[in-house]
Amino acid sequence: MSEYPTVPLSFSRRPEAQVRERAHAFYELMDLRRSIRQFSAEPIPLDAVREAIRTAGTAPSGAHKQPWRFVMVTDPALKHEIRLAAEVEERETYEQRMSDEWRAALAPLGTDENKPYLDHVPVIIVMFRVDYDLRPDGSRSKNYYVQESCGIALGMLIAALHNAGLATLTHTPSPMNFLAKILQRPKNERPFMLLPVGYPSPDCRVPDLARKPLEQLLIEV
Ligand code: IYR
Repeated sequence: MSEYPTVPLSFSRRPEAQVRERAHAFYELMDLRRSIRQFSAEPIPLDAVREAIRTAGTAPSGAHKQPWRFVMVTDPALKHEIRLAAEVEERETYEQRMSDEWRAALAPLGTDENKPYLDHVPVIIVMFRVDYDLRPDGSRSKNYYVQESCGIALGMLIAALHNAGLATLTHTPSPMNFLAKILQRPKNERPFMLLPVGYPSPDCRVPDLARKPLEQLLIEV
């Protein structure tokens, strides 16, 4: 017996038909998620965003270290600062850092270095990865599988926001260090993802993309 405390598992055991039905319903819901780049300036319920972040916080993580931090930005001045700094990096990326192959891969998405939505989108969530925690005495407590843990939590955040009826864009202006500076985060936190959150603008259009069918995703042995 472990010397550490345990509690009984709270788990909904469902009939098989319900398991199938729910699996399919969730697929249908998630298949409607799209990354968007035309956001409405309309306000969104911030409570719902907080709840989605709480959901992200239920993700599994290495040694249960929960190595993430989320900053919810609504202040117009901060959003503007983020926009300007992101556009500086993106300009450099599009003009200098990208290979021709990369530029060609992005062409169907119609992206460029201009990120006007960062100004008017109601919320920007900046997710930080926490590579180590700082103990009160200033020493470092290491986190494990930070990349994997943050990837899972981010996926859950995007799913939770979509489920709530809010649209997102996973945006990675690179390098992203400027976000830690603007948001005054400590040195153990590194930007992981910039996530504008809002309603799509009424005239929002998205690339005509196809998703890989299951046969191309799944190998059963
Ligand atoms: N970060 C840039 C470029 C970009 C890169 C990839 I890979 C994308 O899937 C989309 C964009 C930008 O946001 O424009």
